[in-house]
Amino acid sequence: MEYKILKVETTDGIAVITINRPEALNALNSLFFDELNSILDTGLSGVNIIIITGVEKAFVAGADIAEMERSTPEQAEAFARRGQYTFRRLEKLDIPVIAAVNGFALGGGCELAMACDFRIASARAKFGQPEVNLGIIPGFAGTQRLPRLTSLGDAIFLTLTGDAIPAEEALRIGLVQKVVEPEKLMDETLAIARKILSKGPLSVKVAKKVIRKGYAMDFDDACDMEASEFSELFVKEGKEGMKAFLEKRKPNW
Ligand code: CO8
Repeated sequence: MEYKILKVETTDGIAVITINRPEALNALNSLFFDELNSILDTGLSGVNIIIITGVEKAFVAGADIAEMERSTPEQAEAFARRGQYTFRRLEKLDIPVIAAVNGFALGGGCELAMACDFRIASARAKFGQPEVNLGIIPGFAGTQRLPRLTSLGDAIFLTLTGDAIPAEEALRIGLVQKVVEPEKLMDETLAIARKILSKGPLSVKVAKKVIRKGYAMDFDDACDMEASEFSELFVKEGKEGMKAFLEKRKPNW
């Protein structure tokens, strides 16, 4: 299917979703959410991992300020809820989603990156929640994901100052997992995706689910869930993985 803002290219089970609205530094408008939801509804057959990135100098420079400025409070709330819902869908997908952050990841862009399972950043990327400069606050769950991914102090500091921090600083506070040379961003991200795809496909899905679900649960209940999911894998691909190790061969997933 053809989209106006998003480009989807799938090769060997890896779907690269590129946000292509350079004239507004890839700012997120209503059409972006329509298109991303449509991809999540229908466009993922045969896809085992997703990479999200942006064209040119921005990953995403935020929600579309021109569209927001025209909104009533009711429309603004609906937009925030739609963004929250869409980003939550990424977290709930049973396949991994990687953000390849090529440039500015500000406001809604930082929030999108945070909704991915992890973030690989170009050394040129910049991260921040500059909403207070506009008299608003993050509205796509950034107030909730940022302290969970970094620390309470880092989240409040970044959100109240509106500072855009470089990739290395984002790495230091745990907001990104790896910083790479700009020209190597896609190659390195694809290599990580391929590495994950070489692992037990079911165990990758179960690991994402157990970590994400367990993070929001009571610790003891989460450990129960882990033990039962762990044991289920024994009658599934765990059998082949362990047998292959003992037979000194590659597993046949
Ligand atoms: N929305 C709309 N247009 C944008 C945005 C944006 N977020 N960011 C940049 N653009 C546009 C500019 O207006 C400009 O357009 P034009 O060429 O027509 O004037 C074009 O993109 C290029 O931008 P600049 O000329 O500003 O490029 P610079 O390289 O000089 O600056 C910056 C780059 C520093 C990234 C700068 O563009 C900037 O500060 N952008 C805004 C960043 C920002 O404040 N982001 C947060 C937005 S608020 C938000 O994300 C809230 C999320 C929750 C919403 C909840 C629902 C209500």
